[in-house]
Amino acid sequence: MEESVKSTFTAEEEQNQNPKPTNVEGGIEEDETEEGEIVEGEEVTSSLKPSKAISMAHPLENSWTFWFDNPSAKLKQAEWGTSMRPIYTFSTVEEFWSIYNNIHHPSTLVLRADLYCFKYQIEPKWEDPICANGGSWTANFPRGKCDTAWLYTLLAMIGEQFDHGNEICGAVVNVRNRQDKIALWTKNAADEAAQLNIGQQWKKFLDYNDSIGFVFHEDSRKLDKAARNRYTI
Ligand code: MGP
Repeated sequence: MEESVKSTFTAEEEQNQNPKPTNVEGGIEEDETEEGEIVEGEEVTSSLKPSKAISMAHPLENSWTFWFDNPSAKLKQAEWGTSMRPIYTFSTVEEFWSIYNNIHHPSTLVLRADLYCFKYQIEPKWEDPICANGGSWTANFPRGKCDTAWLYTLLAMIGEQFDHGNEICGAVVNVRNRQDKIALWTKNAADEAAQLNIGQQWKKFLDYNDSIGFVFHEDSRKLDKAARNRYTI
């Protein structure tokens, strides 16, 4: 993996599920009341809104939401996507690790599960207005063998390691019988140079040597599984 991705977080941050708040004074400034500061007695924010408790933590450039689609609910759904649920939004390095360390990794997820991590307020659907003109790169893995690639994909996204970071919508891991798949979703499929750059960087971050293909969501909406790769690297 690229050094730049690794260096996004320290080992200490990685393991730190309950970081002690610190600032230059070594304590919490309770008289700060500006937006983003903790106010004593303030109601805890919903897990689906970016937390305000970021002043002593390490804020990320963007807030991100984990979504989950439960296979048993998926079987009963009338329309695709109706059983998909946002499970947690995070805005800091510390929040990321406390969620990541407490949820299933792909190898322990049930068959047919889908786990997503998308920028806050982007829905992981072809129909989302920000995704609609986008597409996705897909990398395939033997069943149960993509935990590291999933983590490195998350770190590259939330650590803003891509030159075209604004292009990134999010990523999804699909746990399937024949293989696991990770797809990286982007915004402007027609911008070939940006998509190729993202795909090449992603392969480097994952140390992935097989080829990956990029499908336009527009093609998927029209052709579903018959949609073909527009770019391959
Ligand atoms: P999938 O969930 O990406 O899984 O797509 P996979 O492994 O390709 O196929 P599976 O049948 O083995 O699960 C499954 C199907 O879900 C697609 O063929 C679409 O019909 C539907 N689908 C997937 N996505 C990501 C979308 C979406 O964003 N919008 C809509 N409307 N349907 C989707």
